[in-house]
Amino acid sequence: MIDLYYWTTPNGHKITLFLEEAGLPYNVHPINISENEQFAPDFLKISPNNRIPAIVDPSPDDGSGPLSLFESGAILLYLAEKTGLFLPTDLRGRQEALQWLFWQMGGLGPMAGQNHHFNRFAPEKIPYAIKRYVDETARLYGVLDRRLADRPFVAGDEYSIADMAIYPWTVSHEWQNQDLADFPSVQRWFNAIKARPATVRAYEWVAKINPPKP
Ligand SMILES: N[C@@H](CCC(=O)N[C@@H](CS)C(=O)NCC(=O)O)C(=O)O
Repeated sequence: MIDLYYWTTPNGHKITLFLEEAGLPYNVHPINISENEQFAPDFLKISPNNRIPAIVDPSPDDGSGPLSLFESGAILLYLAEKTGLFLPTDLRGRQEALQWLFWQMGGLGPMAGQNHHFNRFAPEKIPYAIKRYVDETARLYGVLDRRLADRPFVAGDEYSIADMAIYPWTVSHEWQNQDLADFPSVQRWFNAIKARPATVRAYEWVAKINPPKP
């Protein structure tokens, strides 16, 4: 059974999306980042960057003992290769999925993360920073919208780890000052992923371990 070190944030949701879709059994170890649990020495042994998510696979295919992994993109790729699921196997399809996975890891994730910070959490409002990250998030949503204009999912016809990486960052579009009505193809794709039973199960962890405060 996979051990998942997790909190209910976009990068955390990526991994529960995969595990629920694949039907892989997993144990959740909540790491409450609001309580600084990501800095606990035991957690740092498996996640040296003191960030969630991380996993430990007790029985990887090489038979050489437990394997721990951090970085959500690396975890998604590992799980896809372990299971043979959600990553095309033909050369071009695989590269389509991987380039959009890396687009999320290097672009949408960091930029939307800064957007959240300056819009929601920064102790002072800095208009230059807010505009910079809202504009960049809008540009990236535009890129995604064009990509999805003529295919159901980012890598083509099939749902893949690229969609699982991107979707959780679009769930918080309101925090990012983005209106999905401006991005009709993203809106269609978003609704389709939101309705998947595995997505519903993945997001049930919010109510279980970090319910909204009254
Ligand atoms: N590139 C990393 C980013 C992970 C990350 O930033 N995780 C956030 C939650 S979404 C976190 O653990 N933050 C804790 C902190 O900032 O101390 C990944 O994709 O796994």
